[in-house]
Parts: sequence; C-alpha cells; structure tokens
Amino acid sequence: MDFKDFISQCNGPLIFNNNLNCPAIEWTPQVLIDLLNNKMLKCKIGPKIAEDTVFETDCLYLNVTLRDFIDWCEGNVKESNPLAEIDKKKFFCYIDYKYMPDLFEDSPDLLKSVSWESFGLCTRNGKDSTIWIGSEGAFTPCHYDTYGFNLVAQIYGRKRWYLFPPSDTEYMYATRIPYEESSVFSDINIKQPDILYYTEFQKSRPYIVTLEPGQVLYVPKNWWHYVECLDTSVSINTWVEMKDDNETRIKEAITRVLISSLVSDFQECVDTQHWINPNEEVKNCPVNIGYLHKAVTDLKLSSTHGNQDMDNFKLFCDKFKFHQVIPSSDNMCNMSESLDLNRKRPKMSSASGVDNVLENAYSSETTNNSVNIIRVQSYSFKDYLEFIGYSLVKLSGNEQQETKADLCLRSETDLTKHLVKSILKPDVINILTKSFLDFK
Ligand SMILES: O=C(O)CCC(=O)C(=O)O
Ligand SMILES: [Fe+2]
Repeated sequence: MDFKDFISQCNGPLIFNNNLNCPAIEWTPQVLIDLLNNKMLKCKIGPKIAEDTVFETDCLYLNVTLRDFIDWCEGNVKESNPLAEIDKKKFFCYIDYKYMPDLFEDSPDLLKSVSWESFGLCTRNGKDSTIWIGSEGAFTPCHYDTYGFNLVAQIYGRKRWYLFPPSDTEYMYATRIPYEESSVFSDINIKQPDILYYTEFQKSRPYIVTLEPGQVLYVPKNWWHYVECLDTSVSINTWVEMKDDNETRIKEAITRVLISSLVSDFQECVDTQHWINPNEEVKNCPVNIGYLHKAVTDLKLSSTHGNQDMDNFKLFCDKFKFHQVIPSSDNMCNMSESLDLNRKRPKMSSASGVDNVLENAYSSETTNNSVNIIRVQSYSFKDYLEFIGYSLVKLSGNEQQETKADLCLRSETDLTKHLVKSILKPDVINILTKSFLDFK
C-alpha cells in the first residue's frame, strides 16, 4: 500500500487496533475520580428511550463530581448525591464534551497523558482533546461536525457508532436548530426512526461499529454520527483541522449571523432559548459580522499566500502509508469467528444475527500486537432496521403522516420554528456561502 492507496481508504471510517500509546489508555473511572479531585462537572440527563429526537436543549443539567456520577451508575446513591432522584432505568447521565484544558485547569501536566503522536500528529495532546464519560444508555443525537476529521479513542467500556456518509446528507433531514457552532443536527431519531414521516431516510447507507477499549475510530470529515454508550464509558477525541476548514468557517459565520438575527427578531414571541444549545452563546449582530469579515480575510490570505498551516491530514496519511487496511468484508469472514472465542463480555441480546457480527467483527483482541486498520462495515437499510429492533408503529402510513403534520402545525410557535428551521437548512447556507464567495 502506498500513500495514495491509504488516502483512498480514508474516504470511509476506519478502526485502528493496538495503536494508542499514551498513559490515558489506563484512565478507568476510578483513576479519573482521583485525578479530578472532586471537581464539579456539568452532567447532562436525558431519557434513555424517546419517540422523538432528544437534543441537548431537551435535557436537564446538574452539577456533580465524578464520584457522584459513578456511584449513581453503580446504583450506590446516598441522599446527598445530586443524582439521587434520577431513575437509572429511565434516564441516562452524560458528562459529555469536556474540553480537557478546562477539566484539568488545576493540573495542566495531566494534558501530557494524552498523545496523538502515534497517528502522525506529533504536537497534539490533551490540550487539543475532549473527554466524554457516559452511563449505559447515554447518547449523542445524530449530527455531523463541520470542521476537519476526528480521532476517537475508546478508553473504558463500549460505545456504538452509527455513521452515515456525507453523500447521504439529502436523506438525513438536516437542521441548524438547535444551533451549535460546527454541528449540523439531523431531525431523525436513529434508534427509533419514523421512516413513514422521514421517508427519504430509507435511502441512506448506515455504517455501524461497536468500539472496544483500546480502539481508535477515524471519522472522515462531514460524516454523520449517532453515538451511544453500551456500558459506563470513557472516550477521548480530537477534532483535527484540515486545509479546507477555511471555507467551512465562512459557512459557519453566515449561519451565526442568520441565527443571531432570527433570535433577536423572534425572542419576544417564541422561546428562542430552545433554539440554542446550552454550551453555545449567540453574540449580537455586529460581533457576528466581525467573525464573518475575519473568516473572509483569512480565506483570502490563505489563497494568496498559500496555507502555512501544517497539513494534518497529510501527516496522518503519511504515518500509515505502509499499513494494510483490512476490508470489512474480509474482516467479517476471517476474524469474527476467532474473535468470538476470545470474547470477554457476554453477547448483547438481539433479534438479529447481524448483532453477533457487529459485536465481534471489530474487537481489539487481535491475534498479534501489530497495528491493524479495519474498514467499518456498512449495512443495508433493512439490516440496520432489523438490528435496532425496529417495529412499525400501529398507525397506518397516512394516519401517521397526518398526525405528525397536525403536531407540527398545532401552534404558531411550532410553525415559526418550522419556518426558521427551513431558513437555516444547510443547503440554503451553501447557496448563501457560494453567492457570498462569488460576490467577493
Ligand atoms: O461520543 C459521543 O457521544 C459523541 C462524540 C462526537 O460527536 C464526536 O466525537 O464528534
Ligand atoms: Fe460529533
């Protein structure tokens, strides 16, 4: 395999086994409890199962220590635990999206415990990383990240990723409400999709992988993902900037201008707080126009003087140019059986045989210690439905469509939200960006 071959493999998600070499691979929840030293952390609480998509804006937030969180996960709650009232059967808790420099502001030396050097990114460490600690059943709704590619290290417990390629965007019912810089959300609930309402979704091609501790997932730029914790889970990721992020920055700046002016137009009559994710802040219009101006200036500079930034994607590909990438189909035939013998955990119960294959095909328990790279398997839409245990709701297609339409148009607030969502749709933003760039 040479450099070009590896680049062509990078057009889909990949799993890296035996390649994470840094002290943070030992970060069990217990180790993290000691390292974090009773630091208060914002914890997201949401329903494990819901008919509609659960966005961040639908969740409850409580401040907890990691000890409170783990005690709750283990069913060991004292009255003083802020999570004492939360029913573990119905709800999940997620200490998600914690930027490591904030988490370890009192002990910055710990940032060196993470290193992405074995992925060709020599200077990247905890200062560029984010940590996610979830209870069993915690999830992040389906979205794609607009900048760069992503490397995700699974440290403890298992996490399952459902991914969809950027070419499926037209089937994913994309929306910028709730708004968060650099995240485009899907309206679809991936675990219980309403395929009679979101009819186009059936044309999508799902890729599914269960990450085990020690594995690293490469997520290519703009791939959609829905992520769920199968156990109490710890993972660490880094979003790696790419050269073409400069153009994305203009799209993001336009979106920010639009959302801020829409919020100020509508805030008197609608609860616009629900349009914005809790970690996000919409600044006022002049500030946002300033971001847009800077994004355009930066793009101009990079196109006239050449981009001086290191090409991270090139560094990453260079590192693996002599490695084999095992195609997922080979992997399914050759590896799943032997891996099955080595399993440490009991199988999940499922109605489908696909489950066993998904559970086993990507285990890190390979026969030797050399790095191996495996393509993530894609599935037919039918197999995916079977895998998630989809069952048709009792309503007939027409009834269901009508009920949904009734709900959407029930109140003026919903109608407004609908209208505003359509103004912020990614295809509208693309048209605006294009005319903006042409105008310049
Ligand atoms: O692990 C999760 O829950 C979500 C992670 C994610 O969205 C990301 O790494 O981009
Ligand atoms: Fe993401």
